[in-house]
Amino acid sequence: MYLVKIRVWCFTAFLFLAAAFSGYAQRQPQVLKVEPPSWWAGSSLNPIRLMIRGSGFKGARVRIDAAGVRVVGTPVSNEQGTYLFVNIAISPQARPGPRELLITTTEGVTRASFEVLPSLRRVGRFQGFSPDDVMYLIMIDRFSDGDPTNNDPPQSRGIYDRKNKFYYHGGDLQGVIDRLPYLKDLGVTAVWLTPWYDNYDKPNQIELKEKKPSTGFHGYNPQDFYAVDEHFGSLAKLRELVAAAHRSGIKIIQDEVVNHTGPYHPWVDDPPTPTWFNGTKENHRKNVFQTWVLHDPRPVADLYRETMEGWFLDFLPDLNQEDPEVARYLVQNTLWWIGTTGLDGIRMDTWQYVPNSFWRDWNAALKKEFPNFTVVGEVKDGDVVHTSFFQGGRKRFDGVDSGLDSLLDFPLFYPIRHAFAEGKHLDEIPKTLAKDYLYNNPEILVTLLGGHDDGRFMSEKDATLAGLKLANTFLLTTRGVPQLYYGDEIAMTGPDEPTTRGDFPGGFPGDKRDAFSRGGRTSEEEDLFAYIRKLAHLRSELAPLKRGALANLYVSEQQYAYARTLRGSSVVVVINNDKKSAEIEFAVGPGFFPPGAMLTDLLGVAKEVQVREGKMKANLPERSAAIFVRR
Ligand SMILES: [Ca+2]
Ligand SMILES: [Ca+2]
Ligand SMILES: [Ca+2]
Repeated sequence: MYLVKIRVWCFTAFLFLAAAFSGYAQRQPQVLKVEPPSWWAGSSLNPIRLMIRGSGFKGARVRIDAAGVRVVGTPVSNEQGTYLFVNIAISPQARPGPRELLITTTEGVTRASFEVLPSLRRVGRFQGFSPDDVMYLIMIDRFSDGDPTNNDPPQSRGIYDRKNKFYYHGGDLQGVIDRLPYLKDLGVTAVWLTPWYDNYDKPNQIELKEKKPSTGFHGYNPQDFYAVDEHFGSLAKLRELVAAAHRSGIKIIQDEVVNHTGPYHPWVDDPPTPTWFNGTKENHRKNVFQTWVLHDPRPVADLYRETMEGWFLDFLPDLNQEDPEVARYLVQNTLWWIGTTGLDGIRMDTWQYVPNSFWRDWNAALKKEFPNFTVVGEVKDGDVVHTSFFQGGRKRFDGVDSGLDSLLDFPLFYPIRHAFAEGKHLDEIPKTLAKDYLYNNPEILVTLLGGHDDGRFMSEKDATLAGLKLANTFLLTTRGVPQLYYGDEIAMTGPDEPTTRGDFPGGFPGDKRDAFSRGGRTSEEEDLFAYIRKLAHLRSELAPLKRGALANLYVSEQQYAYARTLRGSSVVVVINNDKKSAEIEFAVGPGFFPPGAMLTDLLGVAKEVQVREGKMKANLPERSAAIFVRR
């Protein structure tokens, strides 16, 4: 009995001491993460605002005992003491290297590290994209595995499985470096990589696919905005990739997400500010995707808020960019990725669900630091009225100019699919282009016939290789910045998401064949590859195909002819989408070619033709195209 009492007493004392100790430990300031971890001297943004995650920060004072860096103003912590915001000014002359912040509270002292980087080297970096480029979209996980040692890393063991279409397959940044010669040969000058942010390390039990857990192999569910996912490589590897790409004349486009975080981001359970997200995990709106209200001058308030602030699929936490701390965090995060790597452009995910006023400030900060940089926004909508609303260059009815350079040209994507994959009327294309006047600048739109969110072209009902060739002919000769989707050049199939994100054959250990090399492609694949390669190189060689004014010369249900003209030099493209041959005649006035000019088809399909009495006649076999230039 006595023994039992002693045991109970000891146990109680243990509990008391444990509670007291853990209470004390919680009060001691502790640093888990500093964001951004580094910044460069001579930045247009100065001071920068550090967000330090940890605990015990209430009432903290911060000091830096090091040259070239100083704390500005009073640090602020959140109510829980788990986040500390500190302004740091970096002298333009600050010597690069690590610095330590001394964080002091009544309960103790701790240190946070931060690095000052050299001022930026700018030649050949931060270049922006333009109609001179041919862009190529790569889903990092599914393109090429250049480093099998990172396939099943210790920090995220068990979410690599090539047989599971929702798990990691091993593609990485080294794989992209290895394939730069392939891309250069194809004629690619800019690579858009799907997000490389660190995504969740375990099976995602919140987003079930076919009733089973999924993973963030696609990169769109960040759990850390300042880290490269361990399956893809490291920040050092990313820098190596950007430098190697630049040496090959290839730009790098980063895919960013600022509308939401992944469902497992540590902010979800411990937000840095009370208004960090629109709503909470327990209590939030669900996105109802009534996107038309976003360009409606008199929207129903609830529909507007549900669409702007609702959580995607009900579980992707929606960031509140109207919280100044969120806005500041996101602006700095974007500048940091560009500045620390040298990359050239951004493709911004889910553009329309973020307020225009935020974009105005974000774009202004970006252009101030990187004047040549360009951004393309994803507004997934087939309506030009809707899409064009989001392009910058002028104030809209809301009084805001978003500053956005470019949009993915989804209004043109659907007619391309309808005409060339499904064999429907080709004139849907010029009818869509006729709405170009609604854009502030249609020339910079990013045109596409395939992407990672849609089934592959070749999986459309009635799709043929001839149709895919025509689609590429149009894409690479019309206005805009053409974007290819990895694997479309070898006619890969995949009817839905994620089968549209298949592994590129030859990119992975043990693959039966290597479609990156000529010998590994079937004759049909090689024929298509060579055709697209030829088009990409023609675009690079013929200035009018990149920058020339677009003029329609002939439109019927299944035939379309147009010219691209630059400084008196014209290229005429004629497309016959019909299942039978066609002979068409149309006017090409002296603005295009002088009388009597002899025209040659660079694709070798049509016979040579002569311009007579201001007209030309083209004979095209079924489902074929010609690119005419003066002989
Ligand atoms: Ca790998
Ligand atoms: Ca991860
Ligand atoms: Ca939103």
